Amino acid sequence: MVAFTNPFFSLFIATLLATYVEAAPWPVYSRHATHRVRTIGKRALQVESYHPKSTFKSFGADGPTVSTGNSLVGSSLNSNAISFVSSLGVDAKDVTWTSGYNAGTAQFAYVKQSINGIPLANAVANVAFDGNKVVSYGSSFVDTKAANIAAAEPTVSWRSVLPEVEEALEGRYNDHNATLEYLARSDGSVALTHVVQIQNTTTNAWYEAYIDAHSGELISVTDFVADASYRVLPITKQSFPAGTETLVDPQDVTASPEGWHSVGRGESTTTSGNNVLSFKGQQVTAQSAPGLVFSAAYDDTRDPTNAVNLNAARTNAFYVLNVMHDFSFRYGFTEQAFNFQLSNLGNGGRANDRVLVSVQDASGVNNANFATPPDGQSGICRMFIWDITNPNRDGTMQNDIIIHEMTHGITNRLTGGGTGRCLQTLESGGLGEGWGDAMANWFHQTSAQTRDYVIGEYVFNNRRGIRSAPYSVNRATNALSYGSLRQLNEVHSIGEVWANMLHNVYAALVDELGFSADKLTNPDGREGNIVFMRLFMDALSIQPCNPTFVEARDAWLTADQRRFNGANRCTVLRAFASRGLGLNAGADFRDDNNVGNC
Ligand SMILES: *[C@@H]1O[C@H](CO)[C@@H](O)[C@H](O)[C@H]1NC(C)=O
Ligand SMILES: *[C@@H]1O[C@H](CO)[C@@H](O)[C@H](O)[C@H]1NC(C)=O
Ligand SMILES: [Ca+2]
Ligand SMILES: [Zn+2]
Repeated sequence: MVAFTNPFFSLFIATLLATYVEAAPWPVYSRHATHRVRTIGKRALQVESYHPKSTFKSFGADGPTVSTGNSLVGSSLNSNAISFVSSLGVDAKDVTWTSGYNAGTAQFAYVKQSINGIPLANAVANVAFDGNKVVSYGSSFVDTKAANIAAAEPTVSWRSVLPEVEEALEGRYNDHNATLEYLARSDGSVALTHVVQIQNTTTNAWYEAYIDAHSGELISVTDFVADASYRVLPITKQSFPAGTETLVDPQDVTASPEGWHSVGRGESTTTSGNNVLSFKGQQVTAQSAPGLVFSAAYDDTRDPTNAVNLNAARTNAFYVLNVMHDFSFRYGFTEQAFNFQLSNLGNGGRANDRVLVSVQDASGVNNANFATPPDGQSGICRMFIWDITNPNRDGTMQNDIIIHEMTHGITNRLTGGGTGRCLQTLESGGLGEGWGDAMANWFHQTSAQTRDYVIGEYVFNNRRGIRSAPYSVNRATNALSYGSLRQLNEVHSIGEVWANMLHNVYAALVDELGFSADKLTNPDGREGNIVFMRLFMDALSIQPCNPTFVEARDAWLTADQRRFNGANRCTVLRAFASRGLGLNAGADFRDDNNVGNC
């Protein structure tokens, strides 16, 4: 066994073992980190599961070191992890290897606690190493010295109680081998359990049942299926006629580690969460069934204000803005980069500024808007009803409009450091409108074949949408260029020029580098649509306050230099120059096609 030099030894011995005996009364939220009550099946059986409180510690450069001086390779990861964990005060014979792997210079090890060789299902630890240094560890190990531990020999077989368990969980045993494991309970005892998988292939339910091996009772479950579901217009679809779908667990836990429904120390069961509050008047939409099921089905043959439609609209706004939060987080719009969150989960930046989206807002029709105050104050998105058709249509069921609005929040926060003061000139305000359309365009391109793009077609009930021409690489379809700015003096019109330039940049990058369908979650992909969004987002933080078109273009080139070592400079520059924003374009707004040495 190796030893660890460990300057903080006495500090973390105290945090390794959870103190798990509950005292009462605790506030309700004190159970969020350790308990979960699930409502199972049509009969709404309630099962509470318990997970000992976990501790997590990260070390800086002077963290514990493997004192042999050897770096950790291959099978020694196993023994090093076990000896590190046992150095925290657990007997090494009570630590059992689970799994581990190497990733570059990092090694990740996962172990579990055991009692006389029988593993404890809910007492686990993980250790991350870098070379011979411990980077961090997490642990839910429990102190079993004083615990009431069940006898190690089962007195009830799981086969004898399986019919009752199957009936209780409304499913069937799936023939996966049962295991015998201990389970730490919240009263401080340790139960001996048979762990048996129960599945229902009709409802897609899939549980591990923990059956007490002495009483035969079902005492806990693992739910393999996460269950939030939203009937919405998927963000890659433009508007309601493309069809709503039920999406299960669309949240991206990298960007939203506590999911979409965490509020302070609690969990909501409504369209209120850490990133977004979606409401009309004072009202949110509540889950339509337990387990975060939001199933209202929009019907556009009825008025938007119909109760079901309103619930569907609030759900869609909640969903779209959360996806916008999650995807933009991956591309750099994080807590420290002034994003919108109720809690920043300890990641810096100012909090208490989740996006408030007012659906069917009464203050207007045939439009939408987004107010972006400084970091630390909520952004407010107002979505209106459109009264061009009968029945009216709801802007919230037109994803390109919501995306456009949320992009105002992203661009106003990333430009100029979160002040909300840096897209205020006519020209930069025009860029702001252009980014909104270009962002929606990016979401709705679904293949390597870049299509012309029209925004607002459904609510405006017009195939040409709400802008003067489709965005296109074809000059006959859209002739806007930098020189057009001489004739334009309104932000949306100016925005069309910029959005059309970005459409051309996008098409050039996708033609050259291809298209990735993983664009929302894989910002490190090398395909053209991902590279485009990297440059889009990076440039926002680089550009000056109240940028001009020329400065915004330069920020794209700088972003490319920084992230891709200039690999896309000529592709990007040629696309801008094809619409008059060449290297010699200046404040006189004359088209220039100069591309230097490209
Ligand atoms: C699956 O669940 C449905 C709905 O609760 C129930 O009707 C059906 O009997 C279950 N199937 C099994 C195999 O238990
Ligand atoms: C399941 O248990 C049987 C009998 O003990 C054993 O032969 C088989 O290898 C086990 N299967 C798996 C996948 O562990
Ligand atoms: Ca913030
Ligand atoms: Zn706008």
